[in-house]
Amino acid sequence: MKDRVLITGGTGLVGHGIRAVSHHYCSELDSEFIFISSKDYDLTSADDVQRMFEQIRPTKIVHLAACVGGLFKNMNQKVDMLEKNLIMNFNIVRGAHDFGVKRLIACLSTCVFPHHIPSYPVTEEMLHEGPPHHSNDAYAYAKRMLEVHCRAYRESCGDDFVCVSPTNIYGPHDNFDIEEGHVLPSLIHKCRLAKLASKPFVIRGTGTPLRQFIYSQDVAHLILRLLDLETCPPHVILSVPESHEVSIREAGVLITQGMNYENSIVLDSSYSDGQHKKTVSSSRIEQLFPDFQFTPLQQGLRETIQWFNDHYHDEARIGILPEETAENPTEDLAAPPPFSSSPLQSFWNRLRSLLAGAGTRDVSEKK
Ligand code: GFB
Repeated sequence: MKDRVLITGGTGLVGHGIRAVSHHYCSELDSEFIFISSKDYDLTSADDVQRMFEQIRPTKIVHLAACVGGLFKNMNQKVDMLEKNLIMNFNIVRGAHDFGVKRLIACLSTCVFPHHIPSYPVTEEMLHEGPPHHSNDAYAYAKRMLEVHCRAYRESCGDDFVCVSPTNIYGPHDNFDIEEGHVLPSLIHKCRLAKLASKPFVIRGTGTPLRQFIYSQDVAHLILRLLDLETCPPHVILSVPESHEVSIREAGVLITQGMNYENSIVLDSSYSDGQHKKTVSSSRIEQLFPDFQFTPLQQGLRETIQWFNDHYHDEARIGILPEETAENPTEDLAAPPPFSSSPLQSFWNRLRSLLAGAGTRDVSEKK
């Protein structure tokens, strides 16, 4: 029988990633994919979720829907981060059991792991070995309960409910809201606005925190491969190797190159850095799929910036912009020169990153 794979959060970052790559898996998985969003069903409503299961009768679920956001949204909207995620996750896991779903893949995040750990890298086993970073503790505890709920059904009822924990995901169709977005989409948006206004490009914080960034389509491929495995491990971190870790400032410089922005980069350390380091191990996912090639950050950023510039005035989620920065639709950015590996281009990039270092000013005044 053909599998009916329900993707919750089907219009989000990873949801669109799965749309973009699922054609590679349809025949292999002998599946049809059903993408739903909050416009179709309100997952915080038990009645809506009951109706969804009755109407769709999924055999497998990839549960991506969540109340998510970057550091500053996590710090400022803790009640929503906790309550909305707890309720949505409860309804989905309970429904998946009641309707006999064969496999549920539930999405956590690497920010749910303990803040203080004996030694890096963080591994799947460390999930409950200490409190998460305070900046996103509400979101983290809600996601930890999702792992506990899936494990409870696995151990008590034999349900094949498993979890994945991606690192910081980025890509087309992300939330580019300057206040609520994650760091890469927020900085891509701010760099575009800084370029158009010929203003400095402001990176919040000290620029020194370290992150492992994974491309949304890579996450999509890995999730669909896990969906197809005979036996899927109960919890898998989805991450690029530790060696791909970069600082926020280095990521900012890559964005200026992708946006062909040549003005100065400014660090505003009056803003929080959040968690300085949350380096995770990619060994489990690499053991499962040793042939998997992760998309290099420079290439993923290039494709994301191209998509953002192409869709700024239509599909892109850009949030509410302060009046003075709002763009008029006619204005557009000249296409950035390609990331050529010509010696001249890389010399120019190297020179610019050195200059960027030199031009970094801390305009701090503690907030
Ligand atoms: O992606 P992000 O918002 O969240 O990255 P986390 C935050 C880091 O980027 C901090 C710096 O060190 C910020 O100081 N940063 C610099 C910026 N400029 C900006 C900016 O304009 N916007 C933002 N957002 N950051 C999240 C968790 O933690 O990780 C989420 O809060 C989720 O729940 C996500 O788990 C994967 O990486 O700190």
